[in-house]
Amino acid sequence: MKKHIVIIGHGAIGLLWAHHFHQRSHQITLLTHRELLPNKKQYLKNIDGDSNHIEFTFSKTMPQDVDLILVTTKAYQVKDALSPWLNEIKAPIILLHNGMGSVDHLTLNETHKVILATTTHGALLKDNTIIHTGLGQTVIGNYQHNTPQQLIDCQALLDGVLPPVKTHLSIQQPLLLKLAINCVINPLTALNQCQNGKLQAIEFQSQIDLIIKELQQVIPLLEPTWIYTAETLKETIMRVVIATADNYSSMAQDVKFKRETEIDFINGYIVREGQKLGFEMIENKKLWNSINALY
Ligand code: KPL
Repeated sequence: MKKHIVIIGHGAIGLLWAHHFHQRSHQITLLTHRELLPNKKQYLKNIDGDSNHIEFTFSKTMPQDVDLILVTTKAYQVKDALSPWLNEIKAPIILLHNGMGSVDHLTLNETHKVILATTTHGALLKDNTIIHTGLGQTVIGNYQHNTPQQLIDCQALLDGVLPPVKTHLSIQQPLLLKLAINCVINPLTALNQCQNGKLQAIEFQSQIDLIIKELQQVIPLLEPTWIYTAETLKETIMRVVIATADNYSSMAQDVKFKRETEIDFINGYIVREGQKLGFEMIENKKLWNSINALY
């Protein structure tokens, strides 16, 4: 069945999903608060090099009859992007961004169905072209008020559009894993303005080990089903470093182009959570402060 999807956040990941929904003939509305509407014509360069373009519909107000709301803004934009519409939203809301904690800033009530998601797809936005740079997978899970059937329906819809999409019983676990990966790769590549692959160099290893040690003190207390040891977490992070060796992390790019970073929702998030549990998290705090001190 064809659905009406509203996408808030028109960066590379939001537009990647928009193209794929459109290819499966779903109706897409891109909700924006920008005075100057972005160009309707948006190109997609697929992983196999094929290109096509779509004329998207932008709207400054929330349409009626929406089946799903996909929020792909940066973590720090979620509150301002969603809050004006929260009173009228009935459809499930998916939050898909790097970092954690944006949902804590929303004034949610019993009627809001919220799903949290994480993805490993790589995409780059250059002018009006989204380049799908790396195939990945997406994991979704209930945050509040979705029945198991609603979650299955949502997974089936997304999986039919940009597979694979899986559900996780405790979405906290994949979110914390992505957070741990971002806590290491993003600030180090941003501060050193290097590609992810550079983090294999010997000079980074002791700092990476310290960051991971602190993460391992806190994350298992936040998520009792956490299966990683310091060694297996490092191996996992290093696999991402190698798989994305030629890429500049999102934070390295944000710093290069002097855009706001997601550091408050990455290392900042884990430092705040750690402090609640009585941990100092010196290394993560140093990175958080160093990134914020750049501007
Ligand atoms: O998520 C990423 C990012 O750049 O934000 C990683 C996994 C580090 C890939 O670059």
